Amino acid sequence: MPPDLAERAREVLRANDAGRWTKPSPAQYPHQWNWDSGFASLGWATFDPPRAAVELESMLGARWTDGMVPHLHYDASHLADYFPGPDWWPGAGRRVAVAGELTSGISNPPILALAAVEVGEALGPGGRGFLERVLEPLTGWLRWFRDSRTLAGSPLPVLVHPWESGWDNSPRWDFLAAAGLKPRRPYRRLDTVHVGAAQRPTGKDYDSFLALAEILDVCEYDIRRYRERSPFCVHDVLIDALWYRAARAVNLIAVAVEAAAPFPDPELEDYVAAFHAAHWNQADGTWYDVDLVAGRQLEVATAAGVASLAGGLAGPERAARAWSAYEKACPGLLPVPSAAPGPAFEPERYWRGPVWLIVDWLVADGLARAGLAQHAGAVRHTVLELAEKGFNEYFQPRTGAPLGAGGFSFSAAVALDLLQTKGKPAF
Ligand code: 2M8
Repeated sequence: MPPDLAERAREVLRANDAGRWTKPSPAQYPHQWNWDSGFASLGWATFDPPRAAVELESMLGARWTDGMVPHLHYDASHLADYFPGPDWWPGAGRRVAVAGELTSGISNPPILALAAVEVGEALGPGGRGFLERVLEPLTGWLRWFRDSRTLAGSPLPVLVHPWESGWDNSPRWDFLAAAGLKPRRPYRRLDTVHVGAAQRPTGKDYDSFLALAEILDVCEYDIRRYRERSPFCVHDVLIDALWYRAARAVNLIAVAVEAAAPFPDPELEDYVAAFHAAHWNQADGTWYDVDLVAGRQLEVATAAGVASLAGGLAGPERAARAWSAYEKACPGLLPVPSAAPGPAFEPERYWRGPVWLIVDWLVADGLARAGLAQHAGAVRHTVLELAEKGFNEYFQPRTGAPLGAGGFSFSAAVALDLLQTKGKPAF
């Protein structure tokens, strides 16, 4: 008999285990990615909680002195296997809290904080030491978003790079390509060696990604200086929602170790009000990103609005409206396509249409949290059905065909989590 789904998923994590972190996939992504490690730890927590704890602590160990936890923590022994390398983030070396760590200069959605609560629980009574160790770096990171990544007038953090969102070439960020940025330095991509170019971001996308990295460096990662010279300053609906959930997670961790909650209720209430004021679109019945340069919402139908339900800021009425609007926008497609059919939709190109199991995990969690249990169940069912075809990076939303890199850690990890928790939101 072939091993069952859970055992195959555990095998993916073991195969990608680099010791203190899990590579996203064997060849395509040889380093440690921030939100990937958050998801991976949820998978490890189901069968090896101490290993899950190491995953989170290794990522937090790559933080900067100002509290930022970078989106990418390089493995010095694999620098030739991935582009761009640490030389595209020249200021990082002066800023890391632990000398010698190699990192990018941007952050990622704070999944690590939610995962820390789960991992703490999985560790049981012996988990207190772990929670005590992660409390300060997680608090520092969320405070960094709040203090070093906000502009006057709003408590919502500012996204400075599509890689920071994790949704690299989503139609959400198409306005950036229109700015026609070009990096000064020449470069050669490596991401199309293992995956076909038709499934990857375009050359224009990469030009913008690298040019933004150069702007960040010139501005010394200062949000005000960056705002003056970059066309890309966004309130990302998903990061904003997950910041709130992460802040609640960190408060829970503080309570568990008998420390004061770092994010008081009035602060969180103001944050929720600002979130809805900025992101909710009453006409379309969903939450959109906000382009701070143009001063308008980015009315692009993608899964980000419904994924933001995982933040736990939405009431049942708005949640139901947003879900039904997105379902209507995606007729005949498997739940949940990363982008809805329309001029920008490309069912096989990365974040422009394929189903991603991590997005489904977020959506299912958010639907369940908002009381939409039946819809949550259908999305969870899709995750497990697609995972049966392979733990790929993403899937064709019409046919369910596995796409992108195979043996993908976060796909295996969320399947393991769902098999164990049956999708019950943790807090
Ligand atoms: C993808 O992003 C990296 C850049 O950070 C890349 O394309 O090289 C995205 O899917 C991102 O969400 C993910 O964290 C990363 C590693 O899986 O790959």
